[in-house]
Amino acid sequence: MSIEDLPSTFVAALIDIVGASDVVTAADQRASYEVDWTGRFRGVTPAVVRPADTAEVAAIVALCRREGVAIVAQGGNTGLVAGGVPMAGELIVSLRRIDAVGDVDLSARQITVGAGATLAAVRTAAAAAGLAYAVDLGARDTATIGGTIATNAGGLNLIRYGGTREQLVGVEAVLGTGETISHLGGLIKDNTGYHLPSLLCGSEGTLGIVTAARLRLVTRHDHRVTALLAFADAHAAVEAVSDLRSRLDSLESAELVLDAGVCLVCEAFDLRSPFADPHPVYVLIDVADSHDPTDDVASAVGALTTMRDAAVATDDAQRALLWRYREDHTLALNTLGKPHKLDVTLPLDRLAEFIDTVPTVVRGVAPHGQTWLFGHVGDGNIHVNISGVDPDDEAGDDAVLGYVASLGGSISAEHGIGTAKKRWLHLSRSTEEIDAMRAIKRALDPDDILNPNVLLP
Ligand code: FAD
Ligand code: 2HG
Ligand code: ZN
Repeated sequence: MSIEDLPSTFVAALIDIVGASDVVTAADQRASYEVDWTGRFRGVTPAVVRPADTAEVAAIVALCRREGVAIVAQGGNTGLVAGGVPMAGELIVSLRRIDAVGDVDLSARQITVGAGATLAAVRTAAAAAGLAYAVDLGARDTATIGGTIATNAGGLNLIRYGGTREQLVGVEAVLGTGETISHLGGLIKDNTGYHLPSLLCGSEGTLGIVTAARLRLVTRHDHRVTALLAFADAHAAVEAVSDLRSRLDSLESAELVLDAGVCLVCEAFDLRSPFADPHPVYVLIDVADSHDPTDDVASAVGALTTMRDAAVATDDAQRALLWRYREDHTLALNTLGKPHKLDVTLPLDRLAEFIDTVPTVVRGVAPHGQTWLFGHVGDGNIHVNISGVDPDDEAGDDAVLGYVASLGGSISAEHGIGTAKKRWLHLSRSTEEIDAMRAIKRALDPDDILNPNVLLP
């Protein structure tokens, strides 16, 4: 849909709600909202509307419902499954202006924030009050709280604290009906019916537009040790992580990278290799405690009989360097073109077999495709990236997701389904489950105006 397809009264009504400067229609100003972070998914929107508060969001949704105009909600636009870009000409509602970060409630250990607040802003506010927000991920400076709720983002600390859903005490949201629900009181024991925050979390903007959230905060641990551990193969690495989890209560992250990915990062960003001699598989661990955990790490790591080498860092600069070998994978892969990203979970006892076999599965259907593997190994979550294939060629995606399902895994660990994966949803969800999801969608968004092209096939 283009701006010309919208009745002029509709545009005037949008301007009445948010003001002329926050209805963006010029092509050059819309451009960054219309394409995803990888450049693979690009749509066209008639306009980007930027409400300043919940009442304005409610007025926009009510207007769109009356006029039958479909909406895509957008936060930081760092999503990786084409869920937040207008793939079918939807109007974009950007939540970025609703970014207030409230005071930390120290006695409840909670904070109330606007949906457009970035993850980094919330983490900074929590840290300034001596606490921490448990969810963290590489796109922290841009990803918004609303986006992380909509996708139930996992991230780097899930093994210790759970994902976004586990941090969510309450939400405020505008449903597809145009009605606003708000439950931000912060009671942690509150068994009064359906837990709507949990339902909205992971619903990918299909049921409601989140405008604010009440979040749980956790203890801030100031003593940290990061270590990069080297292994001969994926089996040894996966076993080592399970061993470390049982020995180290303070284990916060366990991330897997392969030698090829580390070389790519080193090449892309001019970094030195972490070890004089390369090793096939690495596990990056981060351990955080209220006392110096160096001895605990030394003893747990020392007990790993299959480990070949280790680089241990305790000061912030060295720790940050070790983290770059892991976090810079996504940026480095973008230098190879527009990768196909498949974010999957495997049962832990099939994970190593998957890592060993999936490159062959890809080569079987996409001989020029190169497979890159890394991810949150402690959660069984591997990010499969395929480079060197056409953005529209989904043969590799199809083969990998089918293989994941055959091993009892999930086709989306943490990025969601978006528009990119909806044709494979049946691999992870039964017909009855999809029907139940559709029934919920009909109840909360009867005219199908919120992200109508996302999640449900
Ligand atoms: P967007 O991209 O704007 O939107 C994502 C989805 O949420 C869309 O469907 C959109 O319609 C919907 N949405 C956005 N805001 C709202 C709202 N207020 N109400 C309702 N629906 C809304 N993800 C992880 O889980 N773990 C990681 O470790 C991780 N690391 C990343 C690292 C990099 C470098 C990048 C680029 C991405 C990474 N991601 C990761 C993916 C991404 O950051 C997350 O999915 C994040 O939650 C998206 O937030 P966003 O504000 O950018 O949302
Ligand atoms: C990460 O863990 C993100 O770094 C992005 O989830 C994964 O780039 C990817 O495939
Ligand atoms: Zn991830």
